[in-house]
Amino acid sequence: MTFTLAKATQIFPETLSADVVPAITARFRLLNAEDQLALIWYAYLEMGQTITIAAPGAARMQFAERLLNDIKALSFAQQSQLMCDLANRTDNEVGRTYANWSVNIKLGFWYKLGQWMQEGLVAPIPEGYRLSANAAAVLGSLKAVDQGQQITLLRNFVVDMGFDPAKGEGQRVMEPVAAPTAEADRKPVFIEGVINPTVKAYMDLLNANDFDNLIQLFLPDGALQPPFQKPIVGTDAVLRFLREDCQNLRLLPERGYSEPTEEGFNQIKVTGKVQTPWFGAGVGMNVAWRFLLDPQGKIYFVAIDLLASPAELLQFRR
Ligand code: ECH
Repeated sequence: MTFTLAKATQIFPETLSADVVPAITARFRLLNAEDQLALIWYAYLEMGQTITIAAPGAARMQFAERLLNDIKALSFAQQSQLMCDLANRTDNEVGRTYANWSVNIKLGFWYKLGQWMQEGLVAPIPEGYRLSANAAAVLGSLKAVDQGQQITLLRNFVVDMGFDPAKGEGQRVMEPVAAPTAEADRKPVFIEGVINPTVKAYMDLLNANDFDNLIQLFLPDGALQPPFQKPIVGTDAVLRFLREDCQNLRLLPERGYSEPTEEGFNQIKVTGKVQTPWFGAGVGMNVAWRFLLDPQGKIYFVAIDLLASPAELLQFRR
């Protein structure tokens, strides 16, 4: 086979992804813990004026519940210390517990703490806290990007906290996988310019949380590359990722373009929007899917890119 994973990641090289996201994330990581927490707090208050975060369901919260209740019982000074330790990635029990949680449990944990901070049950950011000049600059950059990029940044900040000795390789604690949407309730997508059945099925099965059928579309050594991450390779790892991170997403592909490439392979680029259950229809992220299919129509590679600007939704090389 002529395609290697490294080569596959290069398809449609003109796709412009939102580079500001990794750039701002890197600057954020250089800030001290107090600045990090205060910055997120200010960003969260500001964003709260235009978008609402959906309350996480009980299934998600059950794993964080014990730690949350322990935290509520601590003094303000201890609570502040615990939050700083998480941001500092200190090696302690709380940091290790946190690191093993799936992304959505981590987000649910902070959602609850944020609520309790507002209600006065958890230590607030000290009144009159002044961000350092660097932190203020990072906050300014965050405010300047679009909402899809802002929520991606918040998610990145949260994912990175805690202490993970195995760097994500260990046993993950994840919420239960919900049953797929009933056949009768599925709403098939329409993608202008794309009639490829694999690509259509990919969108429809992901929208229906039908991960067991979705994974059948991949080659055994097929790979999926989420935004700003390395490819996840092989059906076991991809299926695990789908169950853990991809429940209740709403994919709204708009248009696409398909072209044959070497040895009977096909490359297909689709652009459109994605909504996360955390913000519902309130935030549509502009994304591109870059598919590489083998001659039998199986997925060898698919990358999901967060686009730099809405103009990218219309960029197709011909
Ligand atoms: C407070 C102060 C102290 C510190 C902290 C606080 C709380 C912060 C909170 C933050 C909440 C943030 C949230 C962010 C959610 C972001 C979700 C995103 C989802 C993106 C999904 C995409 C999916 C793409 C995919 C597609 C595929 O085809 C394949 C799969 C996949 C304030 C207390 C920390 C509460 C809720 C960005 C793009 C389309 C790759 C998944």
